[in-house]
Amino acid sequence: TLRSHRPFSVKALSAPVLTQDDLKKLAADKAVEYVRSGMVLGLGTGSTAAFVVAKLGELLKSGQLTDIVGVPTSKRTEEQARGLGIPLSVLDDHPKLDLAIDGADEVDPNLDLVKGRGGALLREKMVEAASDKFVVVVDDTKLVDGLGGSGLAMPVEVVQFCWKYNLVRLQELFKEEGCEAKLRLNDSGKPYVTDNSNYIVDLYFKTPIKDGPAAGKEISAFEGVVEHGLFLDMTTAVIIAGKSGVEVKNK
Ligand code: ABF
Repeated sequence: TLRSHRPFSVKALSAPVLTQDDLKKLAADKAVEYVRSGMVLGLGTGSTAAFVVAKLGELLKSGQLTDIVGVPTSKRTEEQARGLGIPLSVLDDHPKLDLAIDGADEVDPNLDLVKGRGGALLREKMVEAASDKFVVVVDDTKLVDGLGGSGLAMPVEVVQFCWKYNLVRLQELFKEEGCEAKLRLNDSGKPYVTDNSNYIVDLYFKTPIKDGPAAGKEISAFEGVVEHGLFLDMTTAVIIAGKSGVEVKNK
């Protein structure tokens, strides 16, 4: 090709620059090494988890994996997996899973997580809590010192009925953390509706959440709150892809 006739240059010899997607794919490929034929698998949601699902599809097609069953955590993932010919099931029929693999929005040093910016937190939490092992795939931009510390949203799924009442209560609950609560909107400016027909209130913190377990309990105690994005003490391992390689942190 033309390219191969180019004279050497420092640029041509330097390492290729990895994009964010390259990093996500690296983490996904590593996580798939945990998968064995015959497993019941929780299939995560989001752009990193989508690389996992794609890889599972490839391995099934080539015959390197057989007899797996996927339990999707969102309608989006269900569609992707169905398109790839991955056999699917639901928690009603497979209440115990061997392994779930999913992305995350924040990972703290204790491997606790914020999840749900993709809007799928309820199904993710149900499926991942039912799984024997839960492996998280992220690029290193997701690492934080304390949950809520990225300045981005920590989602809470609430029923549509009197959502504003719960928005105000949630904001009030985290007054000390300088919390601002906002109803999530879709691209057309209408309230975002989850796969379970609920709304999402996004919490933005000025300082990280002080006590994750206490916060989780207090949020869940509000009537009309369906689920929150704090995934505490659920992780088996986190696979982190960064410019200098892939690191596995085990709980
Ligand atoms: C899911 O997808 C969610 O819990 C999280 O909100 C999101 C992460 O997406 P991405 O991998 O695209 O950053 O894992």
